Amino acid sequence: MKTFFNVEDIGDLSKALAEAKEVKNYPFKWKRLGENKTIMLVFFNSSLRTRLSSQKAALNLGMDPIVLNIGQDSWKLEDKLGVVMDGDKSEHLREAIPVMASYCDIIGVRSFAGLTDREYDYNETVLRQFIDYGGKPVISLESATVHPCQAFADLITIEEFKRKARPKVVMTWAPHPRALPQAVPNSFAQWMNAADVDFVITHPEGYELDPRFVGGAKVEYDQMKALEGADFVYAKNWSCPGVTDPSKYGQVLSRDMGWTVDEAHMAVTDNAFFMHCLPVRRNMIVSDAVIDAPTSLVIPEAANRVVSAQVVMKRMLEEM
Ligand code: SN0
Repeated sequence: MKTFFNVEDIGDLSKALAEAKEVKNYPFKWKRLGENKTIMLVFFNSSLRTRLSSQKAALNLGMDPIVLNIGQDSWKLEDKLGVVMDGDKSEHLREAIPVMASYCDIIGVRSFAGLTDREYDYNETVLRQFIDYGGKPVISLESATVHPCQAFADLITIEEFKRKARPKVVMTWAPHPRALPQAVPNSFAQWMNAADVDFVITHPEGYELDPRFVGGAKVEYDQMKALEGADFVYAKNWSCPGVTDPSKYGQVLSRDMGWTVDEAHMAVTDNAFFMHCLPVRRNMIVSDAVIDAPTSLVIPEAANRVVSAQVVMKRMLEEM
């Protein structure tokens, strides 16, 4: 595996899930695999789970992690080619990436969508440069349009907790005070479409996700109708993807608190589990009662971030 970006990169999902189970049961079985290998984890944005779970996964494999916070520990980096660098950015990705790559064997990159230029974000302009200039395997640790480590962990969690062979999984938009990227819902949709689940997406009008991620998923604008009989409720906010109206890309179109997942919403489900990638805004995205209920999976879901990251790193190491 040279890149971990899309669901296709992991190949057969049942094989990947079996491997995840083995990694979870025997986390230290491959302790020698990463000997004398280094992973560089590069963060352009904040992180709690991704930062810690990636380091833990690397350590489980005997690999040394190096973490770099761009702009705090390092120079501010320019990412556009052909510009006169007379601003506050001291170094270009064109040099910084090959330098970082020369110090490591795998690179992980967190680089959120800027949410101003749809083309720039949806071309994965920053992540692409890491792939093109680094010459080392690259893991997206949430880049502009995808968060595959999260989606893989979500799939592992659904596999562990499902009570039916083919559960109904509903991804619902929920309100948030700020404009957030579409990376988490994009990846979740992509992975659920590839998995053996009955997948439904619900959101207010205007929040249509990019068709390349929605694929053949059902889209239901009536949230309550979508939630009926759900086995898993996956809540997430995202800003306007700019699909129907490109001029609204990255905007907050609604703060409708009627979409907050509360007990009334959960009541129409089949005693569904609640999922969220975290960090979560309580009583905006989800009510205290729902996130604090025994059916809330947010903590096991976060714990599985180590497992998903470890499977990906293991695969990369095995090919070296
Ligand atoms: C990010 C997002 O893509 O939605 C990371 C999720 C894994 N979330 C946020 O930036 C939340 C920030 C906030 O203020 O709540």
